[in-house]
Amino acid sequence: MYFVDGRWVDAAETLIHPEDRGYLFGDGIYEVCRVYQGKIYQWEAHYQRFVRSAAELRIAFPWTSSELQSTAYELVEKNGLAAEDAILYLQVTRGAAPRTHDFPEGMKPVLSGFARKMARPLAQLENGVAAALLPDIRWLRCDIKSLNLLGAVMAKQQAKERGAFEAILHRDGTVTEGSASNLFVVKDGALYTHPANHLILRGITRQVVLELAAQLSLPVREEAFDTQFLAQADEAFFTGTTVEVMPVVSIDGQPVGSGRVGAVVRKLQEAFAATIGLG
Ligand code: PSZ
Repeated sequence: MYFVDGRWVDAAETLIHPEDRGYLFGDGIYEVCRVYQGKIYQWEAHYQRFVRSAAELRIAFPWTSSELQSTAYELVEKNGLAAEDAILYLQVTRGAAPRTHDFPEGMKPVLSGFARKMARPLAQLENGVAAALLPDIRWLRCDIKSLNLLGAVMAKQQAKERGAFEAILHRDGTVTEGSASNLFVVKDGALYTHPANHLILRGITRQVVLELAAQLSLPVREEAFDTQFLAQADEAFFTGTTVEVMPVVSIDGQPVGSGRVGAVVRKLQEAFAATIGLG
């Protein structure tokens, strides 16, 4: 079952307005939440980021946290996921109106969503993944979780064509994040990650990892670093709702550190598993 603008429908019955601005301009925002054994992980953090994305784009957002959470749980339950590991997708577009770039006042936002089963990527979490370094061609408001994802889509596809799991993006040599994940590196026992400014998404998993690092007394530097520093890292890992704490063991075919999953990443994975009630 899908949720579209107040209605529960099957895919074949969905009716997206041909002039919905999400469809025409990517004029909308979204969130992807993890569901572990039927429970939505980090709901409040996702809700707060949704509200912020809406405010930055001046999209009306009339839903309270508990209203939206109820719809989210209905999506989980109506799709038979009440005890499953799953993902939940929610999006809000500015709404539908005769096509002009500027937006009419008083538009009615359109909420839609779906949920489907998704297993944790256990083999990749265990063995690590390959990454490909690619230029970051995205716009300059990567802090907004908008529907405009072509920069990310093209990077992910190129990474895949190079046999990599995910792209590591850089702007003129400064490493930003993955195409759909944040990136950390470990050097001499300290964690490094790009500061949460307009060039990256402030990932919820990133935030969880920063808190876990503090609990584990791991030094953290939220500082930009370049591709040379990346090449000399002892360990590297992506963070994200579906990738969790994902070790990167090679970049463009070159091993990261020893080329095997490192001790700091393992420690963070264990701590992360504990936050989802596993571990
Ligand atoms: O299912 C998927 O492939 C998902 S679920 C979430 C994402 C991908 N991406 C989130 C994301 C992102 O798109 C960018 C550009 N940077 C960082 C992240 C990680 O954010 P959180 O941790 O909030 O998922």
